[in-house]
Amino acid sequence: MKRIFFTLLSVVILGTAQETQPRVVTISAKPFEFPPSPVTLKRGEPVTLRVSAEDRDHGFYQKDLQPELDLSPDHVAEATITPEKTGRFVAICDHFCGSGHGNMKMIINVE
Ligand SMILES: [Cu+2]
Repeated sequence: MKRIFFTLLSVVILGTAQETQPRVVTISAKPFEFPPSPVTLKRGEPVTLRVSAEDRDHGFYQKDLQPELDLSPDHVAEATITPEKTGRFVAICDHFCGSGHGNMKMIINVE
């Protein structure tokens, strides 16, 4: 009986832990885009943005949603955010990275 109880308890605990893991959205940074774009997030749902630079240093910044990441090819950067309002948000590269830097953007739609 005790064994059944602890088995059930661990199922509940593990199940809860899995449910609370934020969804991960994987994003690449390369000249001069952030595929995949656009992405759609849900208001109130925590999400981890996992961003890797493929070629050189970049930045990843969005003033309303607040991810602000320094990207370099030797590591993967992450920010977990919870969008509080719906709309269309434009994330930008905020580290100068070459001729197309000014147009290096990503669209994040929040529903
Ligand atoms: Cu740039």
